[in-house]
Order: sequence, then structure tokens, then C-alpha cells
Amino acid sequence: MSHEHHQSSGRLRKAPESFLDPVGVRSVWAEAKEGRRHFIRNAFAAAAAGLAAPVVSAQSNPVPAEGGDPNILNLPAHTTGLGQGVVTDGYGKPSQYEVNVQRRQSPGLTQTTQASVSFAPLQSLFGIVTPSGLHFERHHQGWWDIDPSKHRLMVNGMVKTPMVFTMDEVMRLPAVSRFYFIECGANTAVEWGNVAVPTVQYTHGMISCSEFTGVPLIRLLELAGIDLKKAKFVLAEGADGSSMTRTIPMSLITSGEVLVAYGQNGEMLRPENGYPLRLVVPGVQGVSWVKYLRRIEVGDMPWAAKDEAIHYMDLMPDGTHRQYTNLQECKSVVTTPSGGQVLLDKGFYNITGLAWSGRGKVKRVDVSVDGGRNWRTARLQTPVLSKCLTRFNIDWVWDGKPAIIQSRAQDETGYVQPTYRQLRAVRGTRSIYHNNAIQSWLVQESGEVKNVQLS
Ligand SMILES: Nc1nc2c(c(=O)[nH]1)N[C@H]1C(S)=C(S)[C@@H](COP(=O)(O)O)O[C@H]1N2
Ligand SMILES: [Mo]
Repeated sequence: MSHEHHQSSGRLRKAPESFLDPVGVRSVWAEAKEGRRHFIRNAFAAAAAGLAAPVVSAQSNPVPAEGGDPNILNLPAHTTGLGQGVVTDGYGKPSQYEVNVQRRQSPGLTQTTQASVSFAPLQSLFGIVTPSGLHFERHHQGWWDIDPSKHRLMVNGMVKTPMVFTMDEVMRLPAVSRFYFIECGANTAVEWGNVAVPTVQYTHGMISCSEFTGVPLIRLLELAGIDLKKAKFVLAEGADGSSMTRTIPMSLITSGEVLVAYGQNGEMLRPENGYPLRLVVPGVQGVSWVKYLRRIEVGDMPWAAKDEAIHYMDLMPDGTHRQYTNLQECKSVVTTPSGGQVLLDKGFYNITGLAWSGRGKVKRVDVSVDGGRNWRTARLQTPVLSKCLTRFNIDWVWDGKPAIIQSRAQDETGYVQPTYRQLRAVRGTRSIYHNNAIQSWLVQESGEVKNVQLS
């Protein structure tokens, strides 16, 4: 590569704007910028308070003034000294400068004896994979680190030969690895009534996406001699104290998509995500992804278990309940700029976000910066996979005036993500689960971004 490109007449040239700070979180490091000190302090205060990392535009990184940039001119210790040896505890950790990127508990949820939900920091993540240590958590009765040598998986009910598998036996079978999202049915729940929480971490952070590795459940059922003419449903049961049992229709299982998974992002599942074994039910709400999976029972009728007959139902405007609404419909959200972030200057921004559908692939995402009057189609980052998160990006030049940013996804079935008005016309306002409405972020003249709802 020629140096010419970066240098002209002995002075550093400004790099193309869009390369400087593509997601806008890096400027919190920019200690050298005197004029920004108040902002930096605010940024760290915001981080401590559980808010999102701020955003700045490329224009806030100008060419250094006379005298040059001390960060370039003064050789730092890491250039002159000897660095550290290999990581001695054998398992790497994120940089100390990334401590504000954390799972967080919602200020909008009441605490009981212990926290039972943590949200993934969507505003700080790139691409489509959620790092395992930042995967959201939902525990109905706490999490456990179960000894895999003692864990068993029973397959019983309408099968010829009921079987019990050890972990070794499960892991000997032919395995597959696939990328899928998991979204709690209650994701975005607090937004049903009104605007309740400040950041995308809290509005949408009960979704994560991983590469899962395991055995298609249908293989285990075949080994046990399932009669596919009689069997219509399975019951999946967890080994924790929550008595978590869920009915899964055979149609999802015979397609080979449902996995008995032990792997997550290249390593074993994390304890909080179901180690050593969990069910992966692509496209279906998180509650059906039974963790600490210990039993699969084959039957011919739904079980109407407690988490199907009391919880996880949708209260409709006419007072009836929708039951077995398992599928997560097409949805999307802009993750930057999003609530709690700050745009420092007008100018170029890369608007980015995530889209997904429980019915298959995302076909298209449109983005509006004027509250839904005009839409432009965003670029979808490949790969675009079925029942997986899809990253979208679109260029935007902010003129410094108030703007309302929204994204609207469409999946391969043609289904289009609804507005709040459209969603409430069908579902009312008293639901908890399955809120897939279009999210609005208001960029104020000050640059501060706020969660708003348009009626
Ligand atoms: N055994 C068991 N499985 C469970 C749960 C649980 O509490 N116990 N919670 C369910 C719910 S409601 C969700 S949203 C997902 C959350 O998975 P995660 O904690 O890995 O994000 O697990 C589901 N499976
Ligand atoms: Mo959930």
C-alpha cells in the first residue's frame, strides 16, 4: 500500500469520514480533545448509570491542531516496552476499556428475591452474533452449573423404546451447527402501554443470536422408535426448579430444525444459557428453548402446561386469551443511533440495526428519519440466514434538526412489521408478549436520542 494516500505535503490528511468512527463508540477514548472533556465525563457517567455508549460523528475527529497529536508524537509504553506474556488463566477477557459493555437488569422491572432477567447491550454489538458472555438471561428459578457427567436426557412417551442418554452419548451422534436468534416472548413488553425505558438494551435486549451446535431432536426420537403417524407433539422438560415444560409441535421437529444443543459460539453452552443441554426451537419464543433439558415426552395432544395455560398467553382487547402463540413475528430495531446515545455534530452517520423473523429470512428493511413519512431501503449485511439476526446499515447525513428514526422489516413471506397503531388495533394494549411494533428514536436538536412512541 502506498503511503501517498494518507499523506500529502507532510501533513496527515483526514481519512474518509465514513471510516473514522463507524459505530461512534470509540470517541469515548479520545482524551486528547480538550473541548470534549465534559462530553467524555458524561459518557462515563452514562455508562455507570447503565445508559448506552454515546455516538459522535466523524466530524468530531478533526485533524489535530498545530504541534501535532501527542498520542502520535509521544511514544507510549506499549511501543517501547515489553508487553505481557500469554493470558495465564487460560481464558481471555475483553479489554478493560470495554467495561461499560455489560448485561444489565431493567429499571422497569420490579426485583423479587433475585434478578431473573438481564438484557443484552445491543447498542454496543457488531454484526449478528451475541458474545456468549453478553447473551440475555431469563431464569424462572435461578441458574445452575450442572455436572455434565451426571446429566441425563430421557426420551419417553409414545416411542417403542424409552431411552436415557448421557452427555457422552448425545455428543457421539452426528452434529450440526447453525445460527439462530432467540427472543423472549416478553421482549419489548414494557413498551405496550407507553414509553417505559430509555435505551435499546432495555426495549429490545431480550434477544440474542448464536451459532448453536447439537443433534437434531428428530434423530433422538428415531433412535427411540417414534411412530410419526401417532405422535403430534413433544413435551420438553428442564432440570431446574422452575418446572419449565413446553409443548412443541412435531411439524417443527420433523423438519430437522429443532436441536438438542450443547454448543454455543464454538464452545459448550454457558451455565446461564442451559449447560450442558438445551432445546433450540428456531423462530419460536425463548420460553420454548428449554434449558437444562432432561426429558422429551412424545404425545398426541398439547400439554397445556403452566407456562402455556397461565403464562405466555396474549390478552386480547375482547378479554379472550390467545394461547400457543409461539412464533416470533418479523421485527427490527435501530441500535445506533438509539436511546441514551448522543450525536455531537451534524454530518454523516451510519444508521445500523437488527432485523429478524421467526418465519424465515428477512427480505427487506426500510428506514425512515422523519417519523415514517419517507422510507429508504437499507443495505442488508450478508449472510442473511433463516430465523437468524440480520444486520442492516444505511447512510444518513444529519442536518442538526430533530429527527425520528425508525426501521420497518419485511420477511420472505411478505409480512411487514406493524406500526404501534396497527398492532394495537388487533392486539389492544393489555398484552405482555409479542410486541413487534416499529420502534421510534427521537434525535433532539441537542443530539440526545430519546425513546418515543408515535400514536
Ligand atoms: N429450564 C428452563 N428453561 C428455560 C427457562 C427457565 O427458566 N428454565 N426460561 C425460558 C425463557 S422464558 C427464555 S426467554 C429462555 C432464555 O434463555 P437464555 O437465558 O439462555 O437467554 O429460556 C427459556 N428456557
Ligand atoms: Mo422468556
